[in-house]
Amino acid sequence: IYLGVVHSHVLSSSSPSSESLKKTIIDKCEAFIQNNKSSSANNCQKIWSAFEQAFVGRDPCNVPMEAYDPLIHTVVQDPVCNRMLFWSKTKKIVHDFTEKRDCFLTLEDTLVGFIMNGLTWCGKEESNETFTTGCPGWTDCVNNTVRSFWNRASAAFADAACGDVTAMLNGSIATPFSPTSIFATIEVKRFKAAKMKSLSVVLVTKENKGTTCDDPSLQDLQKEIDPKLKYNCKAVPESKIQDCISHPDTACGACW
Ligand code: N1C
Repeated sequence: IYLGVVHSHVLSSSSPSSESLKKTIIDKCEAFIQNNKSSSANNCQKIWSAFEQAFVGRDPCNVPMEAYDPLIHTVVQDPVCNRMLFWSKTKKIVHDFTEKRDCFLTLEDTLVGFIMNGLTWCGKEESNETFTTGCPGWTDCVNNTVRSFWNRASAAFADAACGDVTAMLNGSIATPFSPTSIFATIEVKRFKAAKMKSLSVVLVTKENKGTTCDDPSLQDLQKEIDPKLKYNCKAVPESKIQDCISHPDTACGACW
């Protein structure tokens, strides 16, 4: 079934510094719903309330991923079997690609991922304020407000993975399946063989150089997934993906 997903990257995003976080989030939420009819069951005010209760009044280094359970449960999101795209260390090329064509959907093409992408937020103990600056960075502490959000949202996205699933990994780095990434620590662990048919790795390489599908980290990946799942891996030169980005009329299946 066609779910009417429109890539919303083209919408202008507001400047969080000049507006409150609440307005930024509600505006992005409403813009997404306007462009994606399939998400019209969502209520942006309710989403904001569920979101803020996760971190307001809390130490920004002590927000567990479970704090976002109410947010995740508030959002209505249909899974899109066979078109889900996971990634690690390939954010730029993945989103250049999904922006141009509708064959694949990343977490940022879903309502929560779209809303939070690019934002920073946190609260403070014994305060009801929200902040968009001065928040702990990604690696400053494990349970920081933003990282726990991406952990929880990624877990939900992976829980929903169904049919043939694709993952775009970076073949220009030493460890394309990085053991500390969200992809390795959260997503792969939640893939369910009962719902999925296969996992296809697209290893993005610089002109056939760098890591290959025989890389030890990719063997680790293969060992981690349920043996009932089909696994395949293909090294694809970045230029080939770039060609597909510049010629959006190329059939999706011809990109790799
Ligand atoms: O740690 P990663 O990659 O393996 O995480 C990527 C993985 C994807 O499959 C997504 O589903 O986890 C999900 N995800 C996002 O959707 C996302 N959007 C923005 C994880 N991180 C996300 N970000 C930001 O990218 C996040 O704030 C952090 O800075 C990076 C993590 O990317 P990575 O290490 O390349």
